[in-house]
This record gives sequence, C-alpha cells and structure tokens, in this order.
Amino acid sequence: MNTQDYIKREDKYGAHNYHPLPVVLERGLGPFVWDVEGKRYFDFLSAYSAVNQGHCHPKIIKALTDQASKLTLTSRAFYNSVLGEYEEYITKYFKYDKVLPMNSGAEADETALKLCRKWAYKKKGIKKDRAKIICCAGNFHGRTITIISMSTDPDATNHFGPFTPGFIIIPYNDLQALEKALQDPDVAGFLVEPIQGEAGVFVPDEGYLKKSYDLCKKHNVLFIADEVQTGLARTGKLLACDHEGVRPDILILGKALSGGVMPISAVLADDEIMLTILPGEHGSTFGGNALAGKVGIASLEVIKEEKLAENSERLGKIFRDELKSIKSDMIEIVRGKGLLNATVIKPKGGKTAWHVCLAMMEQGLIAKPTHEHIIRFAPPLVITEDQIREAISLIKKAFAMFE
Ligand code: IF1
Repeated sequence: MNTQDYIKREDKYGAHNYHPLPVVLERGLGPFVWDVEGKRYFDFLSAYSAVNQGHCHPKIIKALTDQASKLTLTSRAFYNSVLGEYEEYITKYFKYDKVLPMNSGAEADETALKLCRKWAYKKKGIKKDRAKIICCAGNFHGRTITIISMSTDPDATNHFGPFTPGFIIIPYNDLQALEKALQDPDVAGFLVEPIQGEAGVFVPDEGYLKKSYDLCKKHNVLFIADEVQTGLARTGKLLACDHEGVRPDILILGKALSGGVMPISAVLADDEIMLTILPGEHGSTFGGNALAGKVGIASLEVIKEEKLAENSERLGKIFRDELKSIKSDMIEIVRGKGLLNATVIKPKGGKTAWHVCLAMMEQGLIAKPTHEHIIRFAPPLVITEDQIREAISLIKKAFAMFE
C-alpha cells in the first residue's frame, strides 16, 4: 500500500471530521516522524503539544510496557497500588493539595466547571442553578456540548444546539471587560487559556494573567487556568501561568501529561475546592487508572530531568528571531512564547497557509494551518539547537518556493 491507498481507506471507513495534510505517518522518535514511504519529517505540531517529550520517549514507553503487563485498569470501585503514588507525585510536583484524575482535556475542563459550580453553591453561597462562569471569546477548551456552549467559533457550534447556560463571554486580553463582568455577584469562576492556542497562539499583554487573577480574588471568584496546551514546559516555563507568578485556584492539565502515549488529564486544586465533590458525585471509568499513573509519573519526570522548559525558552527565542528574518511577503506576524509559536500568512497569488504547509511537507517538516491563515509551529521540546536550525532552513526553503 502507498500513501494514497491509506488515505482512500480512511476516507471510506472513517468519519470526515478532520481534513489532514496528505501524509501517512507510521513511526515517530524524538522530534521526528516517518511516513509510509520512509520519508522523515520534523514534527512541528507535536500532536497539538501532546508529545512535548518527543515521540515514543524510551522512559515513558518503558513505564507503559512494564505496567501494561501487570495491571492496567481496575476502575475506582477499588483502590490500586499506583494511583496514590501518582496522586502524591503530581500534587507535590505542582504544589496543590489534591488531584482529580481524568482522561481527555475536555473531560478535565468539564470537571473544572463542575468543581467551580460545586464550590459556588457550597462555599460562596450562590443560589441553586444561578452560578455563572466567565470565559473568553476565541477560546478552545474541548468539543463537548457544554464546552462548545462557551465557544465563539461557528465551526465548533453550528448545528450543535441547544447549549448549556451559565457562561458569560468577554473579549480575551481585556481587563476592563473582566472587571465589568465580575460585578455580577453570581459569578463563580473565570476560565482562561494563558495563551489562546486554537485562536492562533494569541499571547495576551504582559501582566494580563496576574491582573485577571487579582480581579478574581477581589470578587471571591475562582481563577481557572486551562493549561492543557500551554502547560508542561511548552511556553518556556513549567506552566504558562509561571511567567507571571500566578497560581490558579483550579489548574487543568492534559496532552503531554502522558507524553502522547495515552489520554491522561488532571485537575488540581486545594482542599477547600476539591472536597466540595463527594463520593459518587463525579468520575470516569478510566480516570486514575494504574497504567496512566505510571505513565504520568514518567512523563513528568522527563520534563524535569531533561530541562524541557529551559530548552523551550531558549530555542523559542532563536526560532522566532529566525522566522522574523525570513524575507517573505507572506509572513505577516510571528508570535509566541517558548516553543509555542505561530505565523499569520498573507495569501499570495491564490496561495494560502495550506500551500505553505504542503511546501514545508515537501521539504521534510510537517505543521498544520489553523483558522485558514495561521500556521502553528510547535515541535517536541526535546529538539536540539542544531535540529531547530535545520528545521528553520527547511521552512526558509519552503517560503522561497513562493517568491
Ligand atoms: C481537536 C489545539 C484545538 C486545548 C485546550 C482543552 C482541550 C484542547 C487549551 C481539549 C485540545 C486540541 C483538540 C484538537 C485540536 C487541538 C486544538 F488548540 F490544540 F490546536 F482544537 F484547539 N483545552 N486541543 O487545546 O483536550 O479533549 O482534545 O484532549 O479537537 O481538533 P482534548
């Protein structure tokens, strides 16, 4: 079978809920992936920042395979020997009292929303079913009906109504709008991405997170950070909130929490918030499974042992400087933090971001456009300086094809 055969088969038997780049990957290691024709590519999407530790990291794979032949899943109906070890490790790692383990990022966001509402009724004293949560236009927190009820993206919401009530949408990076929305005494929480990934790596003004946090504290409102994509060293610090010294009341993690080997997500909070959910009030079949516990510990150890945040910070600066130096009238803006970067592409002669991605693919680097004209560049954080300079030379060659 060749590339087209694989694509045709997926087209015939799979839902058409994605429009992938025409490349069929079958192997990955570190910052590289290989397609079925044996061609190597730099992976500059990292599965949307789920493989920050690089593809098939040996330490994470070993944790997976060792545990997989011992005990994978018991459900939370019983205790297991791994969950407590993982819970202690991750809560000490991020300095919170407790963790509620889930699987996907969307499930973790849903869990955070439920925790916030529970806290609103049981601690803040908001009247039943009156709790409101502020979120930002341009957000992306997952694909469930309640989460898209916060969305302002027609592609995410069209023909999926009716939607869940109780959300106030304000512009991102707008402190005045936040202050105004916080006047409502029924507001329980503010859910925000420290950098809006899907919106095209929209980095807010310096101080936005800290000032938002302070405004929330002034109004006894929970500051909830969705670090599913920005967390785990992606932006040059362990958490994107660390750039401003903000400690979220509720922290949401996912993606690279497993190094990309299986779905693992987590919600962290202190007892006052976390203990508002009682036994039997929330959960999931796979949440907190033994396999996830061992994989989660290994994934977090790799981030520290290999200094991925420092690497992300240092190489991100080089990447943005080099990208800005490319002489191309298609490159409008370059923005990002650490190794979460994006460029806004100005169409030229009918050529768009999609064509640039096809050209980069030809050169041996894969990335994906988001929202038509934005290309996100997010390689695994294990990439070396030599490798990122090689990748930049491939990007330059791709843009030169449009001159
Ligand atoms: C897709 C991008 C989108 C997320 C944040 C929660 C979730 C995500 C900040 C949900 C997931 C993924 C989903 C994937 C594309 C990708 C993505 F921003 F990362 F590029 F869509 F915006 N919070 N983001 O980014 O986590 O349930 O997927 O584990 O749905 O197409 P999930």
